[in-house]
Amino acid sequence: MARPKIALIGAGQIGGTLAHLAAIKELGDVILFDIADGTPQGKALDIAESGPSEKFDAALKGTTSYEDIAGADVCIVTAGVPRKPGMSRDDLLGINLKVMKSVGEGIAANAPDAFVICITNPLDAMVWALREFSGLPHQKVVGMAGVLDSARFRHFLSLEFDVSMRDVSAFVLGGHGDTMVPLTRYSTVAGIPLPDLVKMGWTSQEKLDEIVQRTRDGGAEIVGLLKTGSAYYAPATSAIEMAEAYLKDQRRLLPCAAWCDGEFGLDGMYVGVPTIIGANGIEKVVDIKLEKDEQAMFDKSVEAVRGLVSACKGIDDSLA
Ligand code: A3D
Repeated sequence: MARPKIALIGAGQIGGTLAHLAAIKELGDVILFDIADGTPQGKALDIAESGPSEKFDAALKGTTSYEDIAGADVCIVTAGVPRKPGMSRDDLLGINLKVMKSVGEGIAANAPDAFVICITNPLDAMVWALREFSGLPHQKVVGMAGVLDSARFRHFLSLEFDVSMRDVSAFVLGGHGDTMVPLTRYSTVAGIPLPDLVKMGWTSQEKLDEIVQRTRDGGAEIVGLLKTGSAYYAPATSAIEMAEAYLKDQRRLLPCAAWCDGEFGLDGMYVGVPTIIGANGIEKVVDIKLEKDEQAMFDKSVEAVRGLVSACKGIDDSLA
């Protein structure tokens, strides 16, 4: 049986890391696509040359031609520009919207059956625009954000409790980053909810609030340190987790920016919600009942996403 084909649209920091991870994990053959001639070819060759040491069987090819992504099973989109210090994700909207148009058309023409994972920021609006431009089914186009936000939350919690990250699970909803909604009552250490751990004196509410805020600012913290771009190792790992869930029909329950039409009381929009990812893409959005304060945070997040989507419609008439 032929290996799955994984097309990476954008061969920058995240794209290169995705290619390396996909090869090491032998998820399939990798096509790295970028408009900057030389970059995808150079990265593909460099990663292929790590094969003998890593001992993976995966073919890698770099290209500037959309025809090379033909028949891809998975497309992961990072094309566009990242933030620099002082910029918000929303500052990227105008430039990355144009990029989503060309990428959406390229995927529609060459890989219409792919499961498409968008990473380009501002995430919730860009995944919506990418779906509109590509015309692919909603359950096959999804945004990566919640897996990363919850990984950051889990990392900080494991440091606070001094326990393995393996035993920490976190539940986040809403838009990416600043308006993320961490559901602490569903976040646990080995099944013990965080509010119970506060009651048990393992941590204080103030400390927990600080961790939530650090998670919300997680992207900015790294932008501030790197100064020349944004995070790429953990974002790539998060998207690979989603791609693997699809390719192996794992039916993982992961937080993703998914199309909600009825779920969470929404009438057709992309926002971060718990989803099941399997062979059909988004198999299910897991609609949970929110408490009053959680609903208020979620509503704020939804409003922020709606604002960005209407800004997209204002920029590109074909979206209105
Ligand atoms: P970077 O290293 O600049 O790579 C982007 C690549 O896209 C570059 O190689 C460009 O040449 C290429 N590119 C630009 N326009 C096009 C086009 N029209 N078609 C194909 N390729 C193009 O950035 P990066 O890899 O660090 O980040 C990529 C995106 O991911 C940015 O928008 C970031 O803001 C975003 N990001 C999202 C998250 C989330 O959690 C959602 C996290 C980190 C970064």
